[in-house]
Amino acid sequence: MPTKTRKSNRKGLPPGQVSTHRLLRWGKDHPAITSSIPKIDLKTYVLEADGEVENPLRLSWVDIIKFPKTESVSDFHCVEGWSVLGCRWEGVLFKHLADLVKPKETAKFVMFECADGYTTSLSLEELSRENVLLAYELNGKQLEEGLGFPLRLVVPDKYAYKSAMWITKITFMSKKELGYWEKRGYSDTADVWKNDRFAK
Ligand SMILES: Nc1nc2c(c(=O)[nH]1)N[C@H]1C(S)=C(S)[C@@H](COP(=O)(O)O)O[C@H]1N2
Ligand SMILES: [Mo]
Repeated sequence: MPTKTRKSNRKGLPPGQVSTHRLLRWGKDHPAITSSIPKIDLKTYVLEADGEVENPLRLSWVDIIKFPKTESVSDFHCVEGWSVLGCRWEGVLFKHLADLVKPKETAKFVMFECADGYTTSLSLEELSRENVLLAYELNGKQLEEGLGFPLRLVVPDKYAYKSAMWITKITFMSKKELGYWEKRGYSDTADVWKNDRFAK
């Protein structure tokens, strides 16, 4: 199946960010994560999608890679001030998964749960934009373990704490619930173009 390409709206560096290279800022460990890197086996990996939906799903790795593949080139901005420009992500459009699970009228927000215990949430409307991916490749290679293997979210216009790595569960909700960093003082709206870093 041919890959569809969606170019993210790249408008240069947002306010307060400097450009870096992923590997340079990694150093020996990984300063962007809250715990250690989880080990995930593709043979037993399951992605659950449920909550306020007509058609809850439990997807295996084989199910996921059969979905239409989309490429999205976007810039990646951590709230601590570094950005990685021109990341070429490939994976499944979040919108594609949402269409499969059929959110009920009441579904307005979505919570992501990850294998390291991390959580983050976004509105269903923000997730339905055409540059939001459930990504499994970066720059032509399968995601490395430290970058979210096997499946991570990529939300280009939000600070990177919204781009959950190692996703295991996606819950559609009628009411907003805050994620890990959003409960600890970071902005829930997290708009990189508005320098919207901290909860008000
Ligand atoms: N599961 C999980 N996802 C996460 C995090 C985390 O600690 N756990 N950290 C976030 C933060 S703060 C950043 S900057 C990015 C780091 O992504 P990268 O490894 O691609 O640079 O992942 C985000 N997603
Ligand atoms: Mo971050």
